[in-house]
Amino acid sequence: MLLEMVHISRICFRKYGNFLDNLRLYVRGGCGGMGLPRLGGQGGNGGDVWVVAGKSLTLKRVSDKHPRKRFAAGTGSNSSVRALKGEKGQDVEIRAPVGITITTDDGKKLGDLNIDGDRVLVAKGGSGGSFYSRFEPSKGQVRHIRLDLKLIADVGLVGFPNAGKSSLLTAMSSATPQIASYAFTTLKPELGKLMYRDHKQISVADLPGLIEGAHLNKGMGHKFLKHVERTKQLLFVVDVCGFQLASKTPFRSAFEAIQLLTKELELYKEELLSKPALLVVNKMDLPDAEDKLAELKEQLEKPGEFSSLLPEDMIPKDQLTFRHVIPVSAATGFGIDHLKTRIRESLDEDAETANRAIHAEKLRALEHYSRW
Ligand SMILES: Nc1nc2c(ncn2[C@@H]2O[C@H](COP(=O)(O)OP(=O)(O)OP(=O)(O)O)[C@@H](O)[C@H]2O)c(=O)[nH]1
Ligand SMILES: [Mg+2]
Repeated sequence: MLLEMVHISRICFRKYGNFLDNLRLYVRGGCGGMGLPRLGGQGGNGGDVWVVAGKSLTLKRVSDKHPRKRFAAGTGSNSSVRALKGEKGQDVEIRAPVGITITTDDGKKLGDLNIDGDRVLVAKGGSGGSFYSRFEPSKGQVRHIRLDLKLIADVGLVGFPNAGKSSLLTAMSSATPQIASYAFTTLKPELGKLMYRDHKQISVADLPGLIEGAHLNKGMGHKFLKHVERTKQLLFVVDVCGFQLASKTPFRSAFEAIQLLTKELELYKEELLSKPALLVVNKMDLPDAEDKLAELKEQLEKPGEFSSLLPEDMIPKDQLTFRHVIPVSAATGFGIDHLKTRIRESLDEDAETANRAIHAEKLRALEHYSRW
């Protein structure tokens, strides 16, 4: 218990819950233009609303850029003597991240954004008035849509190579990822399921190890970092005795590893750091592990004082707050049950917060309609 919850309130920390994995938007296609009965002219069609995949975007950035979350395309031009066929209304393009699914509020799938440049039509403009509609235009589609990030798992393991991520997954679940004493054993995400007595299941993704410079695409960095986005919460895993990639690269203590991993995530996409995170300190069976853990705890309490050991460009702007710091040994099984409990508590806590927010939104909508 002594090692539970590193309270580090004196330092500036990022707020949890800033990371968005879904976003609800209001979209409206443009109204068609009027036809011209006298000359049989046709009004222009209303503009359409599209969602288009763009690089380096997150749902949070979309939300910040469009706080009202409303998108309406332009009205088609009326038919006139000079232009019998009115011009089409202006289309609207909502730039959104790759890796999302778009659905309507009632669950109908509209499409996926899988690669940069993919486009999905989310609200079609109305037709312009013509002979067939007695020259009356029609309205555009109006609806709420949801953009959902495609998650690969509830929890993602984040750490340097060799920290014991795959060993940890093996200790917690029945998954059998490859384990070896060299770096980059895991090259693609492996999934494991944590099973609980009440049949609850939590999925955990064993992700490939990150290295310094991952944000610059070192060691397949981007490919690996992209998986980190696709999990609800992060489980940082460090070797209590530290890590050295090769004899020519510097040795990094567990504390430095945390700082560097935080920096890599920050440089890749800052919002990743607002995901809830737990810290697992692995290999507690090694000699001197208790002393090293005590040292790490002290460093985490005053990161400002200790990160000065690192070059300035490797120090993260803000520190990550870990909900829990859990010492374990994937090799002996020490701390594993406790870790499973903490993971569950952390996810339940967020699910509860999300439920409360949905409930509050429903109540607000109810109050709004009951006024009419
Ligand atoms: N002593 C000890 N060794 C461990 C423990 N957990 C893992 N190891 C060893 O550490 C080495 C790396 O373990 P992996 O589970 O492959 O590490 P990883 O983090 O998945 O590594 P990458 O896939 O390369 O990123 C292996 O030799 C493991 O046997 C532990 O709790 N104690
Ligand atoms: Mg591995």
